[in-house]
Amino acid sequence: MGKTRILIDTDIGDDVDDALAIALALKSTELEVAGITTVYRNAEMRAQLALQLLHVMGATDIPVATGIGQPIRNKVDSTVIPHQCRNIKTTYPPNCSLHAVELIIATLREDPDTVLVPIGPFTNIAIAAKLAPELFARSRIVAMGGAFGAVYPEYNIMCDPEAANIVLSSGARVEFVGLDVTAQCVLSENEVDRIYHCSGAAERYLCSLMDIWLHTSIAGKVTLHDPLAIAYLVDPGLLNMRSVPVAVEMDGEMTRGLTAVLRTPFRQRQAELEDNARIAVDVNVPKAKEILLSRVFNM
Ligand SMILES: [Ca+2]
Repeated sequence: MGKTRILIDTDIGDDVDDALAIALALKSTELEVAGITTVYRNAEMRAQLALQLLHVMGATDIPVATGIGQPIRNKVDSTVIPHQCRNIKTTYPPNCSLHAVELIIATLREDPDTVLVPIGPFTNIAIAAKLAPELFARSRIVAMGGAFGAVYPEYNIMCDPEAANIVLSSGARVEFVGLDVTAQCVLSENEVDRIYHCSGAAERYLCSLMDIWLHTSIAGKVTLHDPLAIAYLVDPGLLNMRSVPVAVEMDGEMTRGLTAVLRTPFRQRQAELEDNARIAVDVNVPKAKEILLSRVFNM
């Protein structure tokens, strides 16, 4: 079977899981990473971090394009330096002259079968969908995002609900690997300890990023949110998926960004609600961890 060509759209720099997801993609022979685009707040610094990661992993031939910092309606401070960028000592010259949105469109144009993998807020993907609707009408998107069956909004959707709504309406085949499923994939203290004892240069580098995350986040643990979207592309049997009608709550004071599965007991209404996405409903946790630990850390 041929490789699956993917483009990763990332908010690398806060949670360490983006770096782990990119590393997993680079270490997976089933995948070909056609490009990396950065999004949300300080997208320039995030691109620097992505370039540093590619440098460490010997993959600087993969284009990295800086994207949009400001969500469509939410207002954020784009000058904030993401925590994980604090150890960037070198300035990495850009290896791509395109804007992220241009790279997304160019990549789809080159090969419409390229799978878009947003693992941050959907701003870049949404603007690309607006500019090139004909490409999105036949494209596939595998996103880390949403929390299904939850009464709270998930971060990636909450940061830019309008963008998520545009992507859902784009006609693309959208698959969500949601927080309710990814949150089950937490590395144990023993697994983190074993990672800290890895000796390779790339492993040590990822370890330094993990260390920053563990010392700056209130979570205090490493959860494989974003890597799970990549692992699913490597091994589709890892997740149980279900087709459902999904809507993004746009206006709720407490629930803006909530991803609602619109199942209703009112039959008349139900007829209007077409399945517009597939969502993960279950994950093989040991297998998900094994994929990441064996490929990225040789464990
Ligand atoms: Ca992310």
